[in-house]
Amino acid sequence: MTEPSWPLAPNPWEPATNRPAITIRDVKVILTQPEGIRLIVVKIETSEPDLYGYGCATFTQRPRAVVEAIESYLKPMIIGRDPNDIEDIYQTGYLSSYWRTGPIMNNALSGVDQALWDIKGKLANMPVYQLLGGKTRRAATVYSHASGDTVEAVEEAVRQKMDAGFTHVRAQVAVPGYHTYGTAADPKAKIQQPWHESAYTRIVPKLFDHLRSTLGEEVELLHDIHERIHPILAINLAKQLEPYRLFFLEDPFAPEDIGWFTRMREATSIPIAMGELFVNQTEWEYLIRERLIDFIRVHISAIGGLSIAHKLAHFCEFFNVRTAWHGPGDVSPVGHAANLHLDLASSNFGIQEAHIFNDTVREVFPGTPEVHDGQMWSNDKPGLGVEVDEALAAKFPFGDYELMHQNFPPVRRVDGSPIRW
Ligand code: KDG
Ligand code: MG
Repeated sequence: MTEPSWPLAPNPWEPATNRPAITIRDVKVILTQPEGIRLIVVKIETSEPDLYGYGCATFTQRPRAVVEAIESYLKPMIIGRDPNDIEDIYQTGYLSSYWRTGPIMNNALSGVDQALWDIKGKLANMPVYQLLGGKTRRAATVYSHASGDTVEAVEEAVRQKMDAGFTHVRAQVAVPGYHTYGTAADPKAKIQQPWHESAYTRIVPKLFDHLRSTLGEEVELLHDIHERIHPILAINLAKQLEPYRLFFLEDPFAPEDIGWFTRMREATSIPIAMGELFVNQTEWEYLIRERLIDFIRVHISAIGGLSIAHKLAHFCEFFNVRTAWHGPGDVSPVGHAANLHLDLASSNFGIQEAHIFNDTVREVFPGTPEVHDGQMWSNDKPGLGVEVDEALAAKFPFGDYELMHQNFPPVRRVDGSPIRW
């Protein structure tokens, strides 16, 4: 444990007699993969023996870099500070590297930021959604994933989700003989297959034609392109999908191609969700202000945490852009809880992506938000409401294999060249 290094006032000209009643005593990083997905959680301990908070810093492809950013740079800055000063710690942490943003620094910052919100909630004896403005809905409507090797198999998978109470389902279909996103139970098993964008863009309209004609109009259907086709083909695909009334079409373009959104809007009124790869405001500000997207879909830890996501949600509200925070398996249950608290307090909430954690994850993270009746529910506990059984978490360390295979494996075209994910 690191000793508090007081005097360390937020502003150096403040007298040391302004020492806060509670100080940050230690910052720890917890690495665990109870479901085989690498998760990173920050724990901030305070001078009060039982007062601590957890925050999600999960960047599953670069965990070691995030740990280094926290331990070598953010931790020494905040030891001894008042954990109440979330905004000041966020701003000074953000600016402290001079060159800022990026998923490594943002995830590190998010771990700290969310842990401070957790602490503030515990201090106030309130769930974090109360601190964000209070509940404006009972629970957050979620979407779940359905996929299959054929359109009939996807139909069956969607039916199973509907029977389980989901009203919104993301549908992805395999492309026979080729690689595609979001269909294989084990993506590594299919990674050797080449990617063929024409085959993909031919099969997706057939999928939604089949789903609408067999499932009817009620169920809300979503699809993730995962930014892997050329922009003009994404526009063409969006036009073809328009009759099937998607709830949203996700990530039609890579962040490098955001200049294409104007063309998309001119061509079709399909609702667009965008942003899981965004890391800073220059990427989203124009799209929102010009009303070129319908759902903002950032990964909250990748943009720096709850403080900035709260501001982003409010910014979107002025333009009637709804939220759809990224919620895959590589967001820890602490991060899912952060998504949920914001969902509950945002009037412009749109939808929440749900990951159904297995029992082992739920044991490691007691308080993981429950998903039932197609909704995610808060446990209404103070703070973010999620604990970490640290002894159990330590039983699922990142092994050598996982650390060696932490990259997203490249997907290649038939001619061998790599595509963007
Ligand atoms: O690590 C990358 C995943 O989080 C991403 O592929 C998941 O696209 C995704 C989604 O929409 O959940
Ligand atoms: Mg996605």
